[in-house]
Amino acid sequence: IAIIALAGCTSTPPPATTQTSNPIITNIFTADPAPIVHDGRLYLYVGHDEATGDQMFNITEWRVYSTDDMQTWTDHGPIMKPKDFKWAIRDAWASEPIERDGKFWLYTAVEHDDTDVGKAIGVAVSDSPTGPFHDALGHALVANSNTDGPHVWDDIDPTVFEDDDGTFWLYWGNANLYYAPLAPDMTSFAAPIQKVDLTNFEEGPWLFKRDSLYYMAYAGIDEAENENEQLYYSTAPTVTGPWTYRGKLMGPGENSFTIHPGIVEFKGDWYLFYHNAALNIDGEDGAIGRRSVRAEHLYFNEDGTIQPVTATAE
Ligand code: FUB
Repeated sequence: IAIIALAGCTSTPPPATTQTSNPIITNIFTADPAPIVHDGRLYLYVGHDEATGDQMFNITEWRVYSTDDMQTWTDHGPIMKPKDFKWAIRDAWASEPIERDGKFWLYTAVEHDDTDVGKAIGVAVSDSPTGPFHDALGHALVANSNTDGPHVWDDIDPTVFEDDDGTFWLYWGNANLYYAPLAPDMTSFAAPIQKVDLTNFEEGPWLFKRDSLYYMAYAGIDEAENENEQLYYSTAPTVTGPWTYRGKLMGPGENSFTIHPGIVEFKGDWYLFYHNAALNIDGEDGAIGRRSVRAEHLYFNEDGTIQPVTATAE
C-alpha cells in the first residue's frame, strides 16, 4: 500500500521501455555510445544528434538508457545539457562516466565560451547513474592541451578507467592522444599530462582491461583504405603502455564519416557499442550529424587479440 501511495504522488511518469535490436534507439538520432555496468544493469550514455540539413553536428544533450538483457531498453531521458556547465555554450560531445564511492563522474567535451579554447573537457557528478548530473568543478578540467598547434578539437572524447591499484586514468584527444592520472577528488590531475602516439589514431579512445591486458580501441583513418573513420586497437601490459598496434577492429560505419567505440563486459559477454548513420526516422535520413547507436558481440582469441566485428541487425 505504501509503495502504491508513493507511486501515486510522483509527478514524473515511469521511464519508457522499448524492445529493440540494432539500432538500439530508433525514435531519435544518437551518437558516441558509452556503456557502463552498475548493479547488474548496463547503462548506455549517448549524445542526442539533432543536426538539420548538411549541418555537421548539433548534439544538444546527453541521455541515458539502461537494460538488463541487451534487448529491453529503458529510456531515462536527458541527464544534462552543455549549458549546465556555466562556461560552455553548446555541443554535448562524447562522454564517459565512472563510479567512485557511490558517486558517478561524467567526463565529457563541450564548446568552451572562450573561442580561443574551442572544445574543452568538463566533469559532472551525480549520485545516480541516471542523473541528473551537475558541473563538479565550475571550470574546464582540460583546455588547450595542444601547446604547439591549434586548440580547436584537441580536448575531446575522454575515456576514464580505474586501474587495479585504485588509480583512475583519463585519456582523451583528437589527432593527439593525451593522458594523466586523476587525483582522488576526480576533478584534478595527480601528475602532468602526457602524450602517446598510436598507429592510425584519430579520436574516440576507449580504454579497458581484460585479464592482464590493457586495450585502447579508437577511431582512426587509414586514407589508403578508406576516407571514413574505422575502428582500430592497441594493447599494452600496463595502463600507460608501451602500446602495440593490433590492427582493425571494425570497418567504417554505414553512411557515417565517424565511428566511436564503447566496450564493456556484461553478464559474461563482451559488447562493442558504436554508431553509424544508416537509420532513417520519419523520412529524415541519417547523416554525419544524424547517427544511431548500435551494439555487437565482441569475441577474443586465446592470445587476447579481438576478432574483427561486422555490423548486424541483431
Ligand atoms: O560526436 C562528435 C564527435 O564525432 C565525437 O567527439 C567523435 O568521437 C565523433 O564521433
